[in-house]
Amino acid sequence: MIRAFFVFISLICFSIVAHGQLITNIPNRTTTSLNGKWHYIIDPYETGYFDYRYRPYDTDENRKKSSAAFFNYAKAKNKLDRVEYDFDKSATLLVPGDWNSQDDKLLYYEGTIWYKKSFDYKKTGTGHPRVFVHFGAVNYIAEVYLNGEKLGTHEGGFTPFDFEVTDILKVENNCLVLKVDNTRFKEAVPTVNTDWWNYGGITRDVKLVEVPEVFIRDYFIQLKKGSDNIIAGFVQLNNAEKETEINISIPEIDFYKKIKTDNRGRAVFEFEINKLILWSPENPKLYKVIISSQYETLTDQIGFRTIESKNGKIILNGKPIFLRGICLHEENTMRGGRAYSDADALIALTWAKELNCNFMRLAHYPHNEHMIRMADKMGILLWEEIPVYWTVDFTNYQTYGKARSQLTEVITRDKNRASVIIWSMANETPQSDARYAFLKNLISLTRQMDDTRLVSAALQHRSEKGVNIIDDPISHEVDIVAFNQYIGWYGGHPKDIPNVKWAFDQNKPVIISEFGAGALAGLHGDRETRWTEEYAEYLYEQTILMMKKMPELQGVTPWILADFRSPKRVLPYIQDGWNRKGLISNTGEKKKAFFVMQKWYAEIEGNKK
Ligand code: GCB
Repeated sequence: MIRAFFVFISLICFSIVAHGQLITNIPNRTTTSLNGKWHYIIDPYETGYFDYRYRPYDTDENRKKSSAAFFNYAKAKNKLDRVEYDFDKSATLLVPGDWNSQDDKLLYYEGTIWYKKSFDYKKTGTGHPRVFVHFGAVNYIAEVYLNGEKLGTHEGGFTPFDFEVTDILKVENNCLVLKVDNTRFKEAVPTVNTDWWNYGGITRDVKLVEVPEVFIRDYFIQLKKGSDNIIAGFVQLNNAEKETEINISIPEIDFYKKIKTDNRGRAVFEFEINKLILWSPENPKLYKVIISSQYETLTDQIGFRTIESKNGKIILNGKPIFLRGICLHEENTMRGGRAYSDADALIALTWAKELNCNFMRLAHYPHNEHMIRMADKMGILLWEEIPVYWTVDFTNYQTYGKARSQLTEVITRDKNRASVIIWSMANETPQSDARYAFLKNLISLTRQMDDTRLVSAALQHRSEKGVNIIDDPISHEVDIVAFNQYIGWYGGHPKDIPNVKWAFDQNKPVIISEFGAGALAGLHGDRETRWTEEYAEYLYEQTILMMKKMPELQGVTPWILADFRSPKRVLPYIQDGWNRKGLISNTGEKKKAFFVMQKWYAEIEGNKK
């Protein structure tokens, strides 16, 4: 049975790779922003989608028929007309942005909200005839309509998608309507049970993107695995036009090459390249790379570096590196809402730099592209992750499909970013045969799409005769063995932490992907009192003593940079809806544990020099 499931999902793997249609490098294309105020209607009973017999309006046959369907954006034309909704008289929400943090009555809302944006559209003058609407992310299911036509559906709250609108766009008075539903359900990725806020809405940028008839949809330009002087990859057109000449150039180092597309519209290449200054946290060198065809010229800012897992070490540009990391949710803690901008990314990355980090774990789902590109510029290495979290429904092949799509979308979006060194498949998932098959397939998909980066997953340990063992079968499949542990918080006493023993059944680099303690900023007491800054400070000191005795350890990402909202955290006066394990509070104060970690990271950095 399990074997059949495995074979089945392997087949799906191949089809998705062949059909991934995302347009990449949106920040450097010709775009018009649709960000700003959007009208919204809260629709918990889905009145705009189903009639009173609960038949959906949204079928090919019914779509145009009813003015009661919200996507038809009907207006009462005379006194007798009965239209029971009006977008234009409804309130507005800012896009990008979650709905929960913009209106008190939406803080806990889970369900459907309709969004509407009206706009005129003037082409920008590039002469590019085709237009796509691109969404950075919408949580969780988006049904998208333009001028009453259905563009499509997207599922998955943290990855981008686009639809072509060339033939539907008008010069004046376009009406873009989205039904956004963030209802949690068992088969979804993530599933019903998480320790973070289920922020709903159009949480990332919305743009119209202009492209030529034949356009460069995607490309992969990185150093070849195992080499620091060969760049390899592909350029992919949107269609199967063959013999199209593509130029790749890096003017700064006089690199100019021509390649030609094959009958899939793809040009695969491998070129020797010299004189490259390698990207690193100390010197995050980005080159201007130009990719062009007879139809268009695209630029990107790309860094080149190597990353390997060898003899139990993580090797960056040929030298072992210790990953001085920190975990992060995609939240602006001080706003108490989803992060979505360069400014938000800058806050988190600046704090990480202050902590003396060279690495961040972007938990527990793909973060926005501003963050990844800002990390590229600032020199912070990244771990990216998909929300295969806790009790995801591993026996369900549709759930597998959802995980696979999100993984495909994030790799497609970020595979040219030097900062990204690790793709992580899952977090604290319970062992079973089905889960093994599920994760193993995700790992092979990852390696098939991008063999230049390392693969990991945040695993768990078991205890036997006083030793903590990590021998999860998935540790055989990954490049880095990562595990979360909370000794001294969820069981155990901080005093015993330095003597905890660890055993691994693999000779691979190890990362502690989480440890931590809850503390309310400003709450002081002795180090044995829960929720005080002193307790957390003590737990951090003790954990550092333990980590110093772990030769396998090549990196750590404490949980977590800043307090974050979680509906699971209900303790009055302490949590009040916040997970308090942040080193920084939601008012931006640094807690005592911050300085413990900062000092240790400074020591590690100092020893290296
Ligand atoms: C974990 C989870 C993380 C939680 C954290 C906690 O192990 O991976 O999502 O928020 O523990 O605070 O309990």
